[in-house]
Amino acid sequence: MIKGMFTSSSMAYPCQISKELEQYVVTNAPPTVYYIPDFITEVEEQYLLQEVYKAPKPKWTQLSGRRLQNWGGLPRPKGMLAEKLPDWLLKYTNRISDLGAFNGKAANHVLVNEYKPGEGIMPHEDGPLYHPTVTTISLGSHALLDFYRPIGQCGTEGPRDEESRCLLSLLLRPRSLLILREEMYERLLHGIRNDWEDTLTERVANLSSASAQPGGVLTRGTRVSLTIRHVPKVICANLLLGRKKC
Ligand SMILES: O=C(O)CCC(=O)C(=O)O
Repeated sequence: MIKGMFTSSSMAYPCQISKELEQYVVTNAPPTVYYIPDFITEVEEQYLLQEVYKAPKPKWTQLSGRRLQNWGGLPRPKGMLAEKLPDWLLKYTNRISDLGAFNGKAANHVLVNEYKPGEGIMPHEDGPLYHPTVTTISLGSHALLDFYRPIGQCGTEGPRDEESRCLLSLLLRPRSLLILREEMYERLLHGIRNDWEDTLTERVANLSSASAQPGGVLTRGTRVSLTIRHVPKVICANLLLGRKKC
């Protein structure tokens, strides 16, 4: 990690993604993937895990195959009734906003996902409720994130089965930051298979920056991810209550 690069926090956020991030672009993937190993330290990782597991039980939503915490409000087509992010998350969301990841806006939404070995997430798009950039900090264990062409993109004759639609994968090591934008966000679906281990192949586009080799097999532990985004359409609670200040 470059010292001092990811530490400042300011009121106004850069409108352009930081030039210093160029060295982290994954060049053999469609535009644009930034993979930043060791974005946080081991001490910060432990701190974030402690805070995640401090949350009261009702903060967790159990889904089939993973559980999650939602912070910042529930994004809806009419707007998100915004809730202030807790300080332990704000420190990191501000660091990412400071990189210009959200075109001058501040991240205001965090989804915490917990995956036990054998769990994953179905291929999906993040959709139009978010600014089209997703940033993810991985904690505790790695993930292999797979990217798929959507069905129908190559015409009705295009491949429909998941395996042949899979274009590439990214290895997300604990403590790394992933930033996806443009085609990687807007055109492709992403998902994590329900497996206990991951075999690395040449299809993993960031093998070298993730210090990995083809043929390597990684056994999964429990992984917690922080998916940090900006929801542009926000409803101000104070305005709803008839107060002047938002
Ligand atoms: O855990 C991850 O890295 C992916 C999470 C994700 O795709 C989502 O929350 O929509």
